Amino acid sequence: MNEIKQAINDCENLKDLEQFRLSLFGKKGLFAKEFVKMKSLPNEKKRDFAQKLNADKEFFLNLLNDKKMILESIAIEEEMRDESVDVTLFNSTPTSGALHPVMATMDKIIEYFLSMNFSIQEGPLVEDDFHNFEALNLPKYHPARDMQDTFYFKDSMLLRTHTSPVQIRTMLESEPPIRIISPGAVFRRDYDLTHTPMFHQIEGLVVDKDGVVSFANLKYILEDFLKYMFGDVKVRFRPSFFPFTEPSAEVDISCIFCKGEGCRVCSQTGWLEILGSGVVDPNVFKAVGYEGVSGYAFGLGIERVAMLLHKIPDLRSLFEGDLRLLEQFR
Ligand code: 2U9
Repeated sequence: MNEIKQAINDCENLKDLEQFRLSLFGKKGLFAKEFVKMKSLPNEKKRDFAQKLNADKEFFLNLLNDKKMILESIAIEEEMRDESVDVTLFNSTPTSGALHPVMATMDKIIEYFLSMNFSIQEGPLVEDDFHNFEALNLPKYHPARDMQDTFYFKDSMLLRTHTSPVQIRTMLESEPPIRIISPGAVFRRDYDLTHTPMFHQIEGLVVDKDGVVSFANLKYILEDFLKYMFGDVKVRFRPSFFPFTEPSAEVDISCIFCKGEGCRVCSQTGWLEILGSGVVDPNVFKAVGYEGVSGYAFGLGIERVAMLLHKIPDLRSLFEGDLRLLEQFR
């Protein structure tokens, strides 16, 4: 008995333990041989013999099991120690990170407007109805307020659907002249090839005493900006409608892929839509208590610009974190 106990205790690994278990309980093991001996015993002794043998068997099985659990936990500890990765170790292959293409595009846009004497303003991502809609001349039942488009919280707060509330906050906190851009994330309930629930915008706002800024200033700066961004392109202003600007215009560039000939990217039109813009609607100034001023505003989606600059066909790939895409921007 003691020898068997000692032998179990001396097993140093799971393989040795299993081998020893088989030597006890395998088909040709010690206990099998003992049970064979029982056949040759007189009947009156068989019962006691079998009882003793079964008790011993159970005792050693328990012992084996306890030892197995100990060896298993040691094996797991060893495995974890051997397989753990020391993230502080230096890798011999030189690697470097890079800005995400959306952030690199944002930086390039910001650089232009800083050079044109704009300053950067930021604001909260969680907004209220007044700053996101009401002050921007978006009437109560305007489709842009639809539950389909906006992420609402329980308490009538919402995720901003554009960066325009930043301009509203700036006007409420300061006096003209104002010359700002507001870059940042915005949120809409949309998901397909060209829409994601979160994307980035840059909007611009210029406000000064009535008569100082005009549509002509807007036209000049946007045309100059688009040539800085896309090189030698034609620029056209198309009449449009936005609740916060009047008059409003969408701004297109000649297609950078087919040079205006017509291709799949520009849907055979020869033009790519890049910006929205306009003269700030008087109702917006009324909402922030401004009088005797005029101004212009514009907005663009950064992902769309990044996709065009880098020929990325699916917007969603910008948010998947796939290194095969990201490594191309190192
Ligand atoms: C204030 C007043 C006016 C900002 C503007 C647009 C036109 C526009 C879109 C471009 C692509 C949004 O990301 S997008 O889908 N934007 O077309 N944005 S005028 O007008 C303002 C903003 C703030 C106080």
